[in-house]
Amino acid sequence: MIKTWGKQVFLAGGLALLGLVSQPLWAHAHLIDQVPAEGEVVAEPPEQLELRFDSPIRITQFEVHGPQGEIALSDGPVGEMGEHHEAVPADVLAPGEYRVTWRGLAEDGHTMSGDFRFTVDD
Ligand SMILES: [Cu+2]
Repeated sequence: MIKTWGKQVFLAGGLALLGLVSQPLWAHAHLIDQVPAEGEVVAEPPEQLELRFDSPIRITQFEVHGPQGEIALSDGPVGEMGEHHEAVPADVLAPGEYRVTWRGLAEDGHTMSGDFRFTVDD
């Protein structure tokens, strides 16, 4: 009985080890920072919006909506592969509430998405 138990533990340990070894080369990506921060009230309109990940992802969608609707970007991250992504609004952001929504594809093939809000103070 004890012998059988020991064998099972050994087998489970071996399978766990196999699981570790067979992890994909590219690990799962995580969002580690964004500018402005979620819920932040900024005194000055941000000149750029940023996303930072712990491993490269390709941004497939990046939209900013403000008080007057969708915000045009003079430079956007869509299509780019990297850990750090920036978007530059075409015009100075007027005071009000903004929402950023994004989607991306990590190197491990996983789809990622997120959104955050910030406010440009009057
Ligand atoms: Cu993943």
